[in-house]
Amino acid sequence: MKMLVTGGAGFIGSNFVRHTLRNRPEYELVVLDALVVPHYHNNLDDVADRIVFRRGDVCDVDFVTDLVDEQGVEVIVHFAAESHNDNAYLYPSRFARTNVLGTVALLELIGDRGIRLHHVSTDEVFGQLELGEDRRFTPDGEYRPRNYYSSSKAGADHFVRAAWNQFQLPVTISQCANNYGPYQHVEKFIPRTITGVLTDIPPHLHGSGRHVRDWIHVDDHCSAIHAMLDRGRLGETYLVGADNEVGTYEVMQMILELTGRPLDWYEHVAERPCNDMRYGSDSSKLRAECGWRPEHTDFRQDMAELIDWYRGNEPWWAEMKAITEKKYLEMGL
Ligand code: NAD
Ligand code: TDX
Repeated sequence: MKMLVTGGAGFIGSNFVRHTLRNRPEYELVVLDALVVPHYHNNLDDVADRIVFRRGDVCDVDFVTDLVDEQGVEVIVHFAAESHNDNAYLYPSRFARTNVLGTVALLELIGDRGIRLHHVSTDEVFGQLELGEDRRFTPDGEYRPRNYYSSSKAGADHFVRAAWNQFQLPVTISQCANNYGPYQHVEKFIPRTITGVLTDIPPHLHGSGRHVRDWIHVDDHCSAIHAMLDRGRLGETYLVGADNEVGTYEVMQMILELTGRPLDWYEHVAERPCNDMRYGSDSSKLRAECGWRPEHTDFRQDMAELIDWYRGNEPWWAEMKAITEKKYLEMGL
């Protein structure tokens, strides 16, 4: 079975490529990525001889159509996106273009080819939950995106849902919680905090630092996508989460403790504009219909292993770190 993975050089995409090569030998992989993050060039080096890689823009319908026809693609898993909230309010049109038009381009080409499309979205499309509120996101919840990133992902979701409603195109959508794991860009909270501690930069907590995220290991996200490809119902949306709501302050404290740093070695910085307070996902539909469950259930152990991974892979992130911290300094974050 020929599978096209868009955004396959990115954090989750490259983990998904490795996960699939390890666990699902029935798939032959074609990876499309524009490499908009220069440091992602080497993310697939270790599997380069087992995949077909093409650099290109997912919004370029002609290019992607030629690739799909040339390779005989039967299924597409769509990760390609602008993914970082702190960039979204600086470059909103880039987010609208890649995230919305990139997804629409894929819908356009799968139309008369019978290609299955799995669209990778985010729980952020449902907006925010309050701290202490006895409610979690559910797949039939109302869309309430509050920032440019989540709005662009919500726009893409609506097009995918419309493709099912209007034409019964073979699509599924997953909305996943915050991922952590190897190869994540150091602009994101957990890798930024870990690589900061490893380079003597204290953690920076946005605003009050009381924000809560529903952390999930990237390998569990990958296994969930395969469960949906195998057993998900076409036209359906599934939330992916591991029931692991932890505050940014508590995550930061865990990392300080695991690295032997004083627990008061951190700084408060400005709040990100319109930062969502809390995310939490009810993934019972995915578990019941697709028989999925997360394998990573010890978050502290995962943090210890992740710290070791970043410690052992400094050449991968050192330059990215310098550029990212310079940008954050200019932004006051
Ligand atoms: P990432 O930024 O690490 O990877 C995105 C990849 O897409 C990059 O390799 C980038 O080069 C590529 N890309 C960007 N624009 C492109 C274009 N025009 N054409 C082709 N490729 C392009 O992001 P990630 O964290 O791996 O996220 C992957 C997907 O998962 C995104 O759709 C994101 O919205 C979604 N998601 C992420 C999380 C998370 O916690 N990171 C959670 C839920 C959903
Ligand atoms: O240095 C920091 N300090 C800090 O307190 C950084 C980088 C972030 N934060 C806060 C902001 C958020 O409250 O940590 C929280 C998490 O921030 P991010 O890691 O940037 O993730 P988030 O904005 O929640 O979005 C992520 O999860 C959902 C991904 O980037 C999205 O692609 C995904 O859809």
